[in-house]
Amino acid sequence: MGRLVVVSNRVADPRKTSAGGLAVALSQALQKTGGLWFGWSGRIEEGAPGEGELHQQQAGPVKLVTVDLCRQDHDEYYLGYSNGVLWPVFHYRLDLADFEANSIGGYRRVNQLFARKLVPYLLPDDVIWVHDYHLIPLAGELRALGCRQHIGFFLHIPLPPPQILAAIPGHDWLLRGLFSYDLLGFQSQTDCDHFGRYVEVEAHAQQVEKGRWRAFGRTVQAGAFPIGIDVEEFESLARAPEATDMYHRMKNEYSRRKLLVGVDRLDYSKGLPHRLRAFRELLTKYPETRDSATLIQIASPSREDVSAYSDILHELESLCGAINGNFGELDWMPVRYIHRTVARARLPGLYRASRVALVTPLRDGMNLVAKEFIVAQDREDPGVLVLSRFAGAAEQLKEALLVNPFDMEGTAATIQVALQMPLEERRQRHQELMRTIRQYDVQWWCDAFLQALAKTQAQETGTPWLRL
Ligand code: GDG
Repeated sequence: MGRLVVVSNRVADPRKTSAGGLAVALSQALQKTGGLWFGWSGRIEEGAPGEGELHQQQAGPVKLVTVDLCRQDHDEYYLGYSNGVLWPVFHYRLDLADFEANSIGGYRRVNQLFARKLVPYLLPDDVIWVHDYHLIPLAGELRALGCRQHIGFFLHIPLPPPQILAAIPGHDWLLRGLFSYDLLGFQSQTDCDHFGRYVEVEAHAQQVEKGRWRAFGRTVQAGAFPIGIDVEEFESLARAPEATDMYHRMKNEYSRRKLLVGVDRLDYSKGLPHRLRAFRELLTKYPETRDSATLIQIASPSREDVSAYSDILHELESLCGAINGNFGELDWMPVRYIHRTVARARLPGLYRASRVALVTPLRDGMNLVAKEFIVAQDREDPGVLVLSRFAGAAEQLKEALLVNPFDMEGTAATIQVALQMPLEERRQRHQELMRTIRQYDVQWWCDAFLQALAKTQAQETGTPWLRL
């Protein structure tokens, strides 16, 4: 394989442990090939739209190159189009999309800026791996500048059915852009099937063989590559003092009670108000859970400058207040809601002390918390995962208790089953889940994608690039 070039909105320094599993997995592949990681610096500086200063840093054998954005570019590309249009629509929330802001120009401009700044760094046999919805048109912009390298794209969030995608003004331009890639990776087979139907209907694409689609004079391979976690890294985090200390503290404090845990970015896709209503239903319908079950919900702050996020913040605060007010006792609060980021090193201890995890997004590309919870468990006395059927993870984690998060009563009944589940069944389910999570870890994901991209390389040499 040639040198790996990763492009994503944000760049993480792979030497820092806080960078997380994705950065670690990518960094292994980057280190092997002496690669380059390119993205936004995270800085908003004075300057003209479509321009930005470059920064370069060496992290061992890996070069990190980042570019600043000016305020207008940041607002249109990041807040406006990526998080105000694509994020809600791709999570099936047309009602939350801000189509009026006219931010598509800024989105395109920043993708052009990325392409222009990246090209001078590229070598002819580089393999380029672009990540996520911020950068869908990047391959098209690179092709327009003459790049012939093989380029793959991985979408971390869901791809909705064609009728929803087609509601985005300018979706046909996005669609064309996808055909500038050689490989498209999705989190689940469901998403991949949506892609197939979408390109058939909207681009009259032909399926030349399984998963290979031809349109606009180019052929693109599409497949499901469910992302995993770094199991060994998370296991060792779980054994480290910060996590074990957290575990003992929680166990002591809740020795009489069963803990339920939720850990999410505060995002409307994660279904937090629905989850709290299901928990309220649990307390109402199953009185034995009162005074015996406590939900710890961590909602780490996220994208607070996008307006839909402040609405959900207020909704959550008032729901938690109402549940605690109506059900709480002097010595028992049903919900502990924490609107802060908890140190990563403590999370495994919290997961391990919990009998049940509530991972109930309304839509999610994958959901890594579900996998982290399972890995952190004591295999002799493991907790139970209650998982939304609408998370990508549900395709893989079949031994979880699957729920429809829109169905409050059904979710409450399943939480009650989870709380009552006998030890033997918990062990069996946990063992199967661990097997899957270990087999399809983040290294598998990285290798499987890059191998599939390398294969398309052989089939696609000499294909003319597409000018958008
Ligand atoms: C996108 C897709 C897809 C959460 N709160 C805290 C914290 N976290 C960590 C978790 C986990 C990560 O953040 C969240 O990952 P998810 O997968 O749940 O969700 P997104 O952030 O929405 O990620 C998603 C993912 O990309 C990967 O492809 O699975 O579907 O939406 O690792 O542990 N970490 C710390 N404190 C917190 O309070 N330290």
